Amino acid sequence: MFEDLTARLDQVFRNLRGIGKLTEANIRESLQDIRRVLLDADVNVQVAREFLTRVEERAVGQEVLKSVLPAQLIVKIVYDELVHLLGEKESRLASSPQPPTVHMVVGLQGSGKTTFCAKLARHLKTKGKRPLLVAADLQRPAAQDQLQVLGDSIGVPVFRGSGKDPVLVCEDALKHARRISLDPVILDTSGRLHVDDDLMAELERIQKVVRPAEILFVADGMTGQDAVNSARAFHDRLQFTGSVLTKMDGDTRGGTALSIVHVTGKPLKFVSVGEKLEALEPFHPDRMAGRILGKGDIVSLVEKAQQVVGEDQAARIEAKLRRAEFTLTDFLDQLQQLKKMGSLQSLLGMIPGMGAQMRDVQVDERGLKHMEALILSMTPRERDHPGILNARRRRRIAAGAGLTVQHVNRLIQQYDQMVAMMKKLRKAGPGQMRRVMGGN
Ligand SMILES: Nc1nc2c(ncn2[C@@H]2O[C@H](COP(=O)(O)OP(=O)(O)OP(=O)(O)O)[C@@H](O)[C@H]2O)c(=O)[nH]1
Ligand SMILES: [Mg+2]
Repeated sequence: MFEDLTARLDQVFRNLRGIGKLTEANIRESLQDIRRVLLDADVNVQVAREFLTRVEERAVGQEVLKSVLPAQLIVKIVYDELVHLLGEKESRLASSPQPPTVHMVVGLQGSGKTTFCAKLARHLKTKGKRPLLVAADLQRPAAQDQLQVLGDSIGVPVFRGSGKDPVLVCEDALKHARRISLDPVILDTSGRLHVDDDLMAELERIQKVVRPAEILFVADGMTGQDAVNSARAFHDRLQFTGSVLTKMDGDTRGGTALSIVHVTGKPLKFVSVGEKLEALEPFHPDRMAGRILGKGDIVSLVEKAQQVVGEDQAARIEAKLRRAEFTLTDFLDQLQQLKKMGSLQSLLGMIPGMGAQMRDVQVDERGLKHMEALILSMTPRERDHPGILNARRRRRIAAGAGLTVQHVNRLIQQYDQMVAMMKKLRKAGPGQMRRVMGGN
């Protein structure tokens, strides 16, 4: 996610740190560089301008010039303002005083509504809820079947109704949910290629009848300002309550994420990072800002790990990450868990410092199998003390995995990089680390 944006911001800050003594002039110059980076990432022009004004007000003040680490302080200011831009705090889903709570999902055609409905249902189900999915897209003949297949795969009932009027389908669905105590109700509505009157009128009628607790606008994160413009158009008609960004695993430059909250005035609630139904994350402005600045995101990683590995193991991994006592046994553990969690690249991006390093390393899934085979071919002692891996041992390990010594060397190199990075993080001290992660 946002590798390019992150790499370029990193370069700006690196240049800034390279300057012996900061002056207002070179701070302003850096802000101009940041402006260019934001615009190239397709951030809304107005949003970029206001953002930089805020940063400038704080950065050009005496506070920065007098501080011991002026360049670092500027990074901190940029971080704070990014958090602000992204909405400050996590925004949770609202619920209705009278069940069932209705979440109405809207957006342009192909933005990922149907997939998101299923992801949301799965997410809420893991929280102990009993959701009902409603196929209220009667526009496309296959749309109901698509939702049915997804619902079946996660064991969530799908209400299809009969007839041609989506408003009636939604009404019937609500009655059905009340009767058998399903809550919340998630409405998958139809999309159009462009914002058009027909669609808006249909959505307004549904809104009037079902009185949703949330209207969630789904935006394709890869479409940059187009998504932001349609968000504005949808918001003008429907006053939706929050938005969702999809396809954030793809080639997204970051412009949508950085503009949509400010432009619509409504929080981002979820980001979707893959086609698998587990690939959904509640949106945390602080963590996203951390990721954009390449500070990694141990917290998200840990949460994700918890879903798959259970709390104890996740806590253990986090402790090891923090103490930099991460052995090849842990590395193997991680590889095996990662396979259950979807896209590896997206996960690695969450590990502090990994984002930048991994851009060149290119993890392909076959490479993963190799790593796994190599670690399995080591003795437990070798896994816990990789320092003892001399040439003879490496030859034996390679042969055992049916691979070459180069493969072993590459594995060790990647492991060493990870350890070095963790040491750096540890040196920064827990206080700084927490600041970096967005806590206090
Ligand atoms: N890579 C990736 N693909 C996604 C994501 N979310 C959805 N998709 C894919 O995007 C395509 C469109 O998704 P749908 O959920 O059918 O979109 P929709 O908005 O319901 O489309 P219509 O019903 O035609 O308006 C599908 O191929 C999905 O698998 C995501 O987060 N990442
Ligand atoms: Mg759909």
